[in-house]
Amino acid sequence: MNITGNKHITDWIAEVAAKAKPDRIVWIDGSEKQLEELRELAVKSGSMIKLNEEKLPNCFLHRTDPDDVARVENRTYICCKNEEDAGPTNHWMEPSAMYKKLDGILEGSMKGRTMYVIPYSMGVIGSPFAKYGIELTDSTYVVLNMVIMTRAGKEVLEALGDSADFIKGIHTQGTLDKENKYIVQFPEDNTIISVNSNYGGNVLQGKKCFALRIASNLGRKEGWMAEHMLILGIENPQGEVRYVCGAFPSACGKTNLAMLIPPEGYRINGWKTWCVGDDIAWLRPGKDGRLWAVNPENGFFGVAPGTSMKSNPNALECTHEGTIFTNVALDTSDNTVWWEGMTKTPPAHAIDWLGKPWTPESGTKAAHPNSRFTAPARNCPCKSPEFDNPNGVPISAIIFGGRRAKTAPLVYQSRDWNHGVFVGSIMASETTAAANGDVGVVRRDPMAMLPFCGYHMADYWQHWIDMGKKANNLPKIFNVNWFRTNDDGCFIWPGFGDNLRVLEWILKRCFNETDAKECALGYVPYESDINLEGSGIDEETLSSLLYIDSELWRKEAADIREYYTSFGAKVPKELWESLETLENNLK
Ligand code: OXD
Ligand code: MN
Repeated sequence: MNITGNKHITDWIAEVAAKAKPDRIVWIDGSEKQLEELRELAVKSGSMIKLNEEKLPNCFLHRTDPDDVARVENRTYICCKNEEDAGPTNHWMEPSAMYKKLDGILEGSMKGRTMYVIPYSMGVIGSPFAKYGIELTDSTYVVLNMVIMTRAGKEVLEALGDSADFIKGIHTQGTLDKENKYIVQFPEDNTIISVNSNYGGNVLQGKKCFALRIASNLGRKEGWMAEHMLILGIENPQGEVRYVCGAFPSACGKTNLAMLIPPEGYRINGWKTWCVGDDIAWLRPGKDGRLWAVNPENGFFGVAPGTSMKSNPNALECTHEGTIFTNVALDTSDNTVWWEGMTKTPPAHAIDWLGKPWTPESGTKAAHPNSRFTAPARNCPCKSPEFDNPNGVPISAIIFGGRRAKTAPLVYQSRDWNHGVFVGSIMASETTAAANGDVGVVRRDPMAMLPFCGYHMADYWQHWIDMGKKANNLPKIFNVNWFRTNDDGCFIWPGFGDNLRVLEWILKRCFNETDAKECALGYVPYESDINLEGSGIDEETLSSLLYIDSELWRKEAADIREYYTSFGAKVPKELWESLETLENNLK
C-alpha cells in the first residue's frame, strides 16, 4: 500500500515495478515494529545471524558473496551526456546506452522477491542542508543498513510532500554476476542504479553514490561542497569548541582521527573531542562568512580489522548495540564477533568470513580485510552535541593528509585558500614503502575524492576556487602527514591521540594565537610551538619531522606538473600559479 500521495514517487515506483516485477512492494515506514519483522525475516532466510543478545544486543552478522566484498571502482560509472563532463578519472557511458543495458538487467530481476521502498534523508529532515532520496531495493540487508546509516522512514515522505526533488535509486542484487555488476550515477537525472552487488559501499546508495557523487554535482550547481571528510570538534580547557574537517585517502586513520581520544596530559587539562562525522561532510557558506558543515549520515560504516580498545575504543564502543557486522569472524565460544587486530589473542575456534571453521593455525584471515561494522551514531561515546544541529558546525580548518614516508612534513599550512586548493589537489599516499626506507608507489588522490567526484576533477578544483569567493571568513587549509619514517622504515610520530598536539597548533593558527615559519611549501611550526610534553618526542626529532627535503620536492613538483597536464585545459590557472610558486621556492 502506498504511504504517500506524491505522484512523482508513485508513478516512478510503478514504472520500476513493471520492469523488475517484484512479487510485492513494501514501504519502509521506519517503525521499530517493521524493522523487527525484517530482522526476523533476514535471520530466517539465513541472510543474517543473530549475535549474543547479552553481549551484543540487537547485533547481527552478515556474510556477502566471496566475490562481492568491496567497492568496485572499475564498474562505477558517471553517465552524463558529454564524456568530457565526467572527466578522465571517471568511467563513462552515454546515458541512453547505459539505461538500455541496465533495463536488460532489471527486467524481471525482482521476480519472487520483495521490492522495498526506502525513503531516506541525507542530513536532518527539514534542515537547510537536507536532501532526500528513495532507494528501491530487493535486499533486506540494504534496508537494515540504510535505516542505520541515514534518517529513513515516513517523516521523509512528509517532508517531501508533493515535491519531485528527490534522488531516485534502484538496487537489485540480481544474480551477483561479476561481469554485469554496475554502480551507476546519472547526475543529470538525479538517478542512481546499482545492480548485481550487495556490498555496502556499492548499494547503500545514500553514502558514496548520493552523498558524494551525486551531491558533488548538486553542490557545484547550488554553491556548496560535498566532501569526503571527517568533522571533529575540539574543546579546549576554556570550554570553547572549534571544528576541523579532514580528508584522507584510505588507510590513513581517518576514523581514528574522527574519534580521537586526547593524550592523558591533555585530558587532565580539560581537553575534549567531539565526533560530528567520520566520512562525509557537506559544507555551505553561512551568513557570517564562515563555512558550515554537516555530516549527512546517521551511522558509521567502518572498517573492522585493526579496530581495538587500543587503536579506537570509541569506534569499538559504537559496535556494541544495534550493529550489523559484515564479513567478520564469528567467535563460536560465545556467539560474538572477532577480527584481526581486535585482541592480541584470537579465539581458539571461530567461523571465518567465508562461513568455514577457523582456528589460529588455519593460516588464513578470519575476517575479510575489508570487513565492516554498520553502527548507529547514537552509540558513539564522543558524539558531538551538535550532531543533529540543522545548521551544522562552523569550520575553522580543513586538513588534508596522506601517507608519505619522506616527502611531506608532519604539518604545514597553505598560504591562502587558493594555495590550499592546490595542496588538496596534490594529495597523495604511498601504496607501499619497503622496509629499507625506499619511497613507495605514489597514488594521487585529490581531496581523497578520486573515486567519488561525480564530474571532471579539474572542474571540481575550479569549484573549490569559486567557493573561496563566496565566503569571507574561510577555514585555513593545512596538510598533515602522520606517517614519516626513519632510516629503518619505522614511523617517527606516535600518531593516534597524539595527533591532537598538531591539531592544537592548527587551531591556534586559525585564531592568530601562534606564529609560524615561512618555507617553500607555506608555513611550518616553530618546534617550541608544538606541545611535546608526554609524547616521547623531543624537539630534535620534531625538527626532523618538519624537515623539507628540497630535492624530493623538486621531483614532486615535476610529478605534479605531469599530473596536472593529464587533466588538460580545465586545470584552474590559480593551481598552475601555485605550482610555479612552489617550483620557484625550491630553486
Ligand atoms: C569508505 C571508503 O568505505 O572511503 O568510506 O572507501
Ligand atoms: Mn570513505
